[in-house]
Amino acid sequence: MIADIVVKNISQLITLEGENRPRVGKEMMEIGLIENGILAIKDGVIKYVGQGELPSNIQMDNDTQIIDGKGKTVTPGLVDPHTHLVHGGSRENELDMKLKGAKYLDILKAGGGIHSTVKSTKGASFEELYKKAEKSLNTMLEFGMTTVEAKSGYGLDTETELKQLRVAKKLNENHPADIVSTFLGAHAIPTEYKGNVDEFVDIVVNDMMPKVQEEKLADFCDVFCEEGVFTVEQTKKILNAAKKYGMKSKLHADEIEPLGGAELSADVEAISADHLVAASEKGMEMMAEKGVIADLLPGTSFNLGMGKFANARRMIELGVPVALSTDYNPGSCPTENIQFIMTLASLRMKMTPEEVITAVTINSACSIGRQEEIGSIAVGKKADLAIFDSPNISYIIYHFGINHIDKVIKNGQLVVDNGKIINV
Ligand code: IZC
Ligand code: ZN
Repeated sequence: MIADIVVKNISQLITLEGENRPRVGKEMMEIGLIENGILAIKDGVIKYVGQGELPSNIQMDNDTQIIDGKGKTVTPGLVDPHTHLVHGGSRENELDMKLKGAKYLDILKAGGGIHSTVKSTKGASFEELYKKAEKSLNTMLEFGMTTVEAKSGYGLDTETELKQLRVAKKLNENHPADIVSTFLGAHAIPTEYKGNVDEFVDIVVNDMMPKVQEEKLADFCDVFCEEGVFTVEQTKKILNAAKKYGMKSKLHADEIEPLGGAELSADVEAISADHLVAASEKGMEMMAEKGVIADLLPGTSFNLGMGKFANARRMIELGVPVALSTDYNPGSCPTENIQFIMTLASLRMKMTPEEVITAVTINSACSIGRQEEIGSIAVGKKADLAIFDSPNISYIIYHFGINHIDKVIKNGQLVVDNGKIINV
């Protein structure tokens, strides 16, 4: 076999070899590190992973692209399992309010926050939403992310929810990065349904969901379960209905107030519960028992000035699989920089570099049900790679705020070189 691409002399090749399932506890430290690593790609698929030289059955010819990995760290393409990628407008106007002490939920209650983005998203055309999301997705790819989850939730009406999801679908078709879509029709309570939330829940379940399913627009369903937004009961009703439409459950759980979102995620056997800053001990135990992935978003704690981060150490101790996300959105976390999130996870949640890498690769792939294809560097898996201009993983986390990516390979194609997108 003649390889299309060979990456050789890799200082640190981080394979995440092992079973295609969420890693828990001490397993999160086992990242499958190979020094002086080498790998070969053919037809978009990984064909060989090892140390030193290629075996004799894999050859190179003049068309083989050879990449020198000296001084570089190579990881699986990073996976972001929680973003609000598609939206209109921005919310820098909230910065001044925040500096004066306004809280996220107060701004939302006063008709700002998510409502402000809903207005901008309703007012934006398909093309405008597409262009804006494409720009962010380009940035994400340049930061090493090859698969990104994208939620709706800025429509709060059927038409705009479908518009957002169709934008995500088209981006998935056209962009080198892969997008996995989540329906988040229950992201906030529209002003006109303030006193009548159950009626809105009915619309989400009986009008929006069948249409989302008809066009196969989402793999997952998510709800913002939070004080003043959707209750545990309403969330349960929506997620149970989603199951009937073939959508697996995710939820914004215990982000700000301890409502019992972690417990609910175990109860409905969600694939992930996200945020969990205020999760209870019991909730975390229940998640461990049911194998619900804790998708942590420390950028939000940082940006909202919460003074508190999710208790990642306790979750790892209890055997809850931990993943990490940007939570890229125009309100609580306006950044596409997963590498900064990795630094926050380490410095503020005390996750080791190994745990952080596990959380942004195999565990995040599991969090969107894609672990058979991505999340580790193994023979037969998609050739999605992040090549960092860093001698080891600690360096990526330690030297923070910048982009360490040199190259990104997606489906066996070089799509980022010298940290910049090519061929797009
Ligand atoms: O636009 O504020 N938390 N949803 C739940 C968000 C943050 C996004 C936003
Ligand atoms: Zn979110």
